[in-house]
Amino acid sequence: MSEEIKKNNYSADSIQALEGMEHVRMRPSMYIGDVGVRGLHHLVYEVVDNSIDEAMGGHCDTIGVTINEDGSVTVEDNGRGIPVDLHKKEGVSALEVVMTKIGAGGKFDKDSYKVSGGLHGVGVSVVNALSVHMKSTVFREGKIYEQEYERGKALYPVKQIGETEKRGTRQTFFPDDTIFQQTTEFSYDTLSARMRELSFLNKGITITFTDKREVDDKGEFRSEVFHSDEGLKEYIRYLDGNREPIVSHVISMDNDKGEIPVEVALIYNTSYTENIFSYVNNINTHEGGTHLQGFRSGLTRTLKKYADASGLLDKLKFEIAGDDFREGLTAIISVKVSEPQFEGQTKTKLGNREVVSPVSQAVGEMLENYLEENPNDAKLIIQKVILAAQARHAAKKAREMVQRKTVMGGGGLPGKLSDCSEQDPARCEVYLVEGDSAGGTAKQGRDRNFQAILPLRGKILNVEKAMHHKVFENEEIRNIFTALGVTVGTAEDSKALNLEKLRYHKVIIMCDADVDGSHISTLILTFFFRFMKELIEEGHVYIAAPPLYLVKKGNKKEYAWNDVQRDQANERMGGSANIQRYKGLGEMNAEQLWETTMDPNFRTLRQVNIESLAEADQVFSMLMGDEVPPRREFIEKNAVYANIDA
Ligand code: 0RA
Repeated sequence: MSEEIKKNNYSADSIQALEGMEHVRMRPSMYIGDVGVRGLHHLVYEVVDNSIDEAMGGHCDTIGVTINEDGSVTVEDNGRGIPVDLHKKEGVSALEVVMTKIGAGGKFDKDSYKVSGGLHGVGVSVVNALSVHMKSTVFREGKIYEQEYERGKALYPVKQIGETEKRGTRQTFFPDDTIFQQTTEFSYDTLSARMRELSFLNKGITITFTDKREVDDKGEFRSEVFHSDEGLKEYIRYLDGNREPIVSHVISMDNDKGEIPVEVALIYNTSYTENIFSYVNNINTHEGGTHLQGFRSGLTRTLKKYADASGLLDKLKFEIAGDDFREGLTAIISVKVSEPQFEGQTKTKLGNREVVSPVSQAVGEMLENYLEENPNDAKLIIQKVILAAQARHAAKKAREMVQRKTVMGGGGLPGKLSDCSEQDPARCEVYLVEGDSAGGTAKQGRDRNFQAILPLRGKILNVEKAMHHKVFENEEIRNIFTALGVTVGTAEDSKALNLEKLRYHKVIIMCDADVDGSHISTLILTFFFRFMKELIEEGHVYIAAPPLYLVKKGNKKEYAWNDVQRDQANERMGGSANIQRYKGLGEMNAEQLWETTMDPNFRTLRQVNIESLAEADQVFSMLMGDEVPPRREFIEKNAVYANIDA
């Protein structure tokens, strides 16, 4: 090829590349889901995924993730380094192709173990396009190479900047605030939870996570090292650390040599909740799919076969349902699929049919072996299943009671509910208020056009420790169901939630700003998390933030939500203001409660969202479970809800 033609090709291709990158900047949500907090953090996951792929291929074992002083993020691995030699077709270095061409990531290395997909796996060039500045540094074959970019455009060809003994790739990027207009600030908790999850899902890798934005009392950066030798087995122990197991070991298998690599770990505990987390290529499949289907069928088939043969079911008067085999079960399924098809509303449901049978088979084999080798555990599991079936019958009756009341229409609403006059649910909100007296104040203070009040008496039931029928028999909980117009259970799925008749699109938890109050909001949140997860996932649940102080002098008054605001308000008033600390909602009159906590123009509501289901489950089981020390430690260390991202 003559020099002339090559040059033309180069510019033609680079124009194409540019168009791809422009498209990413024009339609970022198509590539990373959204441009809010979630999308911002996906940038980090995308870059880390590339290093994880390098590790899964057996080429590296250490990954460093750092939030830098200036708010940028650096991801570094000790892999082979992205190649920098000339990419024949593109006429530029392979690194530049990877960094500036949409959909180029890793494709030139067919042997590499690359299974990324879904929201991730869009390629590091997408991160580059959405960053004001990015820098790649490659340590390879004794040399250090570097290239920088602005909004996805290379500033110069790859250059050699020195020599080294090191191997690996370092990527530093600064998200573009014209794209991420809401925020470009990374959350320590969100990134840390994801790095922990990744270390469990990819055993053997060490991930060091450091936040250089702040130093602690000792002048050190906040930092954590994640490493798991046992993978999912260890993940189960982490998730279930606050629950009491009924079997002696975590039951697990790892078939990474199969056509479809499958890893599974499970345990049974004394609780009544089913907790299954499923992953495809390290992505949490919230909506489940074919791998989950395979898991369930393998579990049910094997346990049923064992139970039938054992004779333990002989005296039972009714059929055992699939659900019964999963009460008190905590399980994790992780599969690697080379061409995953993601379906569902949030594209987190695996659609590949070919996955069902290998997973079902692997799970069946694993369980069969365990039950044979541990007959005592086997008996305990079957007894638990029988109990679950009995409780399910009782719960069905209790639920039908709730349902009957709900369907009766207006007359069926709980007597304690002060409803609003607006009929359009999208404009209605309901306050769940701690205590009858604060409920009374809220009722006086509210705008009755669109705000309803449901007072809850004292501590609501801890659903983490209660059997299902107890939950549905509980009056406060029944009131919540009926007031919200939410029903549970269909012919096909006894636990399916029906939100179609939801009467309020904002459900606001309002409790005292003290330890008891936060305990009560945690109880209510736990209830929502276990019984109305979709309500949280669809963004309907909020926490109201009543002020902590009233700062007053003469006819001036200001409210303060923390000590800093209190002191600033005091200073503004010349330093000798009268400071009242609100011990509870009850100390505010109706007008004050409206002004500070209920008026949509002034209040701050915190929307509850679940970044990581597994992390939230761990936090709730810890906060609401039997073990006191970890709970105390958590509460002392965190502002309440820190990790559930409220
Ligand atoms: C393809 C080929 C080679 C390395 C990589 C990909 C690679 C990509 C990334 C992304 C982050 N870290 C990475 N490390 C390596 C090199 C193949 C060879 O040297 O033979």
